[in-house]
Amino acid sequence: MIDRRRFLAITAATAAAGGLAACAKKNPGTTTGSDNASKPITLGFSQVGSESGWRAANTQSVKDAAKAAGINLKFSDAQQKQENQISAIRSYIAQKVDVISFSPVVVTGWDTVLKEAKAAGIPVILTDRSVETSDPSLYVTLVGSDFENEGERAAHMLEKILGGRKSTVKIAQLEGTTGAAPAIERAKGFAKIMQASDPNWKIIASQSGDFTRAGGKQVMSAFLQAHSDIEVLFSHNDDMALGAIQAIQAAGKTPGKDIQIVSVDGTHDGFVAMTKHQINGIVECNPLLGPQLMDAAKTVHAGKGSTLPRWIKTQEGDFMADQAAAALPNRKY
Ligand code: GYE
Repeated sequence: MIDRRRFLAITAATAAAGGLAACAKKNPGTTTGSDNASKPITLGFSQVGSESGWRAANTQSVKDAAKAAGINLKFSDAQQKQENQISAIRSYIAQKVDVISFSPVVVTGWDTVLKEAKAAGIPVILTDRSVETSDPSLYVTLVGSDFENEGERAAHMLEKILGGRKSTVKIAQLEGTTGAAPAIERAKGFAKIMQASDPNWKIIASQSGDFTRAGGKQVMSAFLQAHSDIEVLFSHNDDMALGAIQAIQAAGKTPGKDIQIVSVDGTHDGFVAMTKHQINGIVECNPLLGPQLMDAAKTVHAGKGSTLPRWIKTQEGDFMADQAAAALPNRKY
């Protein structure tokens, strides 16, 4: 995760460079800096759902950080449905909250509701996942990870695990929710490294398991029925990898050995599976975004949204199975 000093340095650098357009600057209802700064902020937050261990930790982080920051949080869980997120955002607009934040389940289809928020003078901060929009003024900043980089790191991790093996490597991929930024970008980053440096790697099966354990188990067992020769699994998150482990065992194979597994997140349960060498490596994706989100909400509410960078990036590490036991006691999610 970005530390506060680096966050301030980025903020200062962006301000010095002239800053970036932000809703707060353009919307009179949200800009009276010093007046707003002293009032308690009401933040309307629309969470994606409760699909994974990552998500549970992210929800807890947002709730804890709001409390610690004295921010009045209105929270809703969209159960992985875009229409629920759009209704929640509309209800926050109707309630005239000070700031809206959401973690968009998919990347497209947000312009209409974001324009409604802008017209109401309510600034929007994206958290965790990005959107595709032709109008960058529709949100102030994104607080979250670089998913394409995570996909690239997963491929590099697999290079290490395979130790320079040159023969064909048959890979199955469990994708996240179709249309979601982490699913699109993790696949892209992985494919990029694979095509550039590993022509012998072949993705022989790839399908969405919706970021859930049940989805990972079901899709992996279908993969195993169709392809008895899968050697590697790249899972877009730990929960799907944990479901896949059950499917691999049910097929009479040993996860981590007969089928080597790389996943993303670094949840507690993912680390436990790594200590058992069922998962060979995990690319960390840090869900503890609450404190950075609250800092950004305060900055925006104080009328200083234009000083924020467009993307407040999360910093994370990579872990191999032989590091898991030592790292496990220090994991925070
Ligand atoms: O990797 C997955 C969750 O958007 C980064 O969503 C997040 C992803 C995370 O369901 O476990």
